[in-house]
Parts: sequence; structure tokens; C-alpha cells
Amino acid sequence: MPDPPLLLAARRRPTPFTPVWLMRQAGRYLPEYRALRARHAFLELAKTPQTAAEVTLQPVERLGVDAAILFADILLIVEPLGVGLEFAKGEGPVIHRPVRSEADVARLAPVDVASAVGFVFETVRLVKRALPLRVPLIGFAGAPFTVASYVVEGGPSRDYLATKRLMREAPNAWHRLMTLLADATAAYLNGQIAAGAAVVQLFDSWVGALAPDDYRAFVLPHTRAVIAALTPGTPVIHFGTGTAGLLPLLREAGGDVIGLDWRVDLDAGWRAVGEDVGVQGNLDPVALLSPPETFEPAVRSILRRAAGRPGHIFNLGHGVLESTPVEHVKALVDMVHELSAR
Ligand code: 1CP
Repeated sequence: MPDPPLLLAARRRPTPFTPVWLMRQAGRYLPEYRALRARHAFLELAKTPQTAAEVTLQPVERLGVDAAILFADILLIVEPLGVGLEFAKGEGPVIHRPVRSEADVARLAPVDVASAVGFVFETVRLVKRALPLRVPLIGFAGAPFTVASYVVEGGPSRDYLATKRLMREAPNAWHRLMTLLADATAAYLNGQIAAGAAVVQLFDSWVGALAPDDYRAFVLPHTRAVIAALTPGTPVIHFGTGTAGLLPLLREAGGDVIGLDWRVDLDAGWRAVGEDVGVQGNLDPVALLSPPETFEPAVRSILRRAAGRPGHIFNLGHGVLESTPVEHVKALVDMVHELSAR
């Protein structure tokens, strides 16, 4: 059995076609997910290994993607800090006791990862057993900055005012918070790897809000610490959005594959991170709302820019949107396989 295409690409080895998976491939655009969600709250689905494994497998069977992504959330790791995490109906995550000061940081409970998120490791074991050999499981966690942004803001944010103020006004508290998150995140990812995740992705989804100098001073050392602490031999995908001006710094922080969003041409992004790492991306998720013939030129353009060089994993530039027709997603996966066959 040769290595699965996604693992070969993550190691910049040649593949018979460009492997493809999609961020948020498990989720609300899928009718079978909505059917389960009608009966269970999000956290209940994520915390029950049997249902979390079922949701992880749903898109693999339906779409023919080259990887599964664990069904979990980047905020599961903050629940044990005692900040009052809730997934409110229709609003996304809410943190009832946001962390805004030195005293708030001092109050955080240390995270015992094995006991706090053991259910995730059990989900990984169940999924691993059920997956075909050619489909590796991608484990994931939020990167310290993106997770800290929720913990400080109390939920999603546009401008990250409280986060940026904490960095500047209480840098010691900021670094303590980031260190605590980085330690928990490394243990969390290593637990997923030990349970059977073949690749891990670090989501720094909102890091594009930062000036490069702020990234260097307040974020890079912590993301680098997470990546440096991971079990050797497991490829790491390091992803962010709005990162066109940060790409060399993301690469400096680490990762075998750097995720690109759609605001940068794939070949220019690849040059910016360096040709000695892989890249993942980078179709605009909104493109999938329109019929396949309308997004085919963009898919061809991405593949042309990758030019068959080993190390490209096809993906969207961010997650599948809820209103995306499932047939369009399936058509994309088939299109990438057909157009990239070598
Ligand atoms: O109501 C529901 O059904 C819950 C919606 C939902 C889902 C399906 C949430 C709440 N999380 C998830 C699963 C999830 N989250 C996955 C696994 C599924 C997959 O990718 O196929 C992953 C990888 C995540 C990661 C995640 N959660 C990120 C990083 C990825 C990204 O989109 O940038 C972020 C920022 C979150 C926070 C979060 N959790 C949920 C929502 C709606 C959000 C985003 C809130 C916001 O806009 O800030």
C-alpha cells in the first residue's frame, strides 16, 4: 500500500493527482449533518465520540475527498480554563467571562489536557478504525492567537480591540496567556497524533488582523513553540486568512505546508513562503455558491499556478459556507482530481 496522496503531498513528494479536502467539509451545508444537529446541540455532538466520528466520516463517503478532518472545534480546549464557553444558537461561540487583565489571566485554571478533552482522542481512535487506508485523518487545533482572540473578546470580533489592547497595555499578561494556550495546544495536538491523526492543522484564522511587527513580537514565538513541541514525523499545516503580508513570518513560525487564502495568487504565495515548503489552497469559498462551470476557470488557474510541483494540497481559502450546494462541492472534488491527473 503506497502512502496516501495527501501525506505524500504534505512531504512534497510526487502524487498521481493533486489531493483535495475542504476546511469545514463536515458541517452545516450537509443535510446529514443538519439532520443530526436537529436532535443534538453542537457541543453534545462534538463531545460524544460516536456522533463526532459519524460527522467526521459523512463528507468522506459523500465527496471522495483525500482526507478526513476531525469534527471538533478550536474552542474545546478553552472550556477547561473556566471562562464559560457556550455555543449560542445561531451566534457562534460565546465566552461569558472574557480575559481582559493581568488578574483575569492569573485566575485561569491550568488545563489537564488528557482529562479535559479525552473524548477528542477517543473520536480520533474511532475514526481511524473506520477510514479507508488511502484517507488520512487530519487532527487540528486553533493557534494561540486565534484562540486568545475569542478568550479576550468573548466571541467573534471585527477589529480585535480588546485583544490588541491587552497585548500593548499588559504584555506580561498577554505572554502568560499565550504561553498557557501554547502548552495546552501542543499537548492537545500530540494527544491527537498519539491516537491516530496522520497530519495536524493549526488554524490561525484571524491572524491577518495583525501588523507584521505585532505578529513578530506577540505571536510568532508562541506559534513556533507549539509547532516545535509536536511529535516529529507528523506533517503540520499552518493556516491563516488575510495573511498576504505575513506569509514569510508564518513560514518562520513553522509548518510543512502553509495555508493560503484566496486573496493571494497561489504561485506568488508559494514564492513568499519559500518553495521548500508545501502550500494548501486556495479557491474563494464563495465561488462554490455558483454552478461548476463558473468556478472551473478558477480551479484551472490554481492548478496552473501550482504547475504540478510536488507539495500542493488543493483546498478552499477558508471553510465551506453553510449555503453551499452539496453537488457543487462534490463537483469541485471530481474536477480537481480530473484536471490534475498526471
Ligand atoms: O451550529 C453548529 O452546527 C456549529 C457550527 C460549528 C461547526 C460545524 C462550529 C461552531 N464549529 C464547527 C466544527 C469545526 N470548527 C471544525 C470541524 C469541521 C470541519 O472543518 O469540517 C473545525 C476545523 C472548526 C474550527 C474552527 N472553529 C475555527 C477555525 C476554522 C475557521 O473557520 O477559521 C474557528 C474560528 C472556530 C470557531 C467557531 N466555532 C463555531 C463557529 C460558528 C465558529 C466561528 C465563529 C466566528 O465567526 O468567529
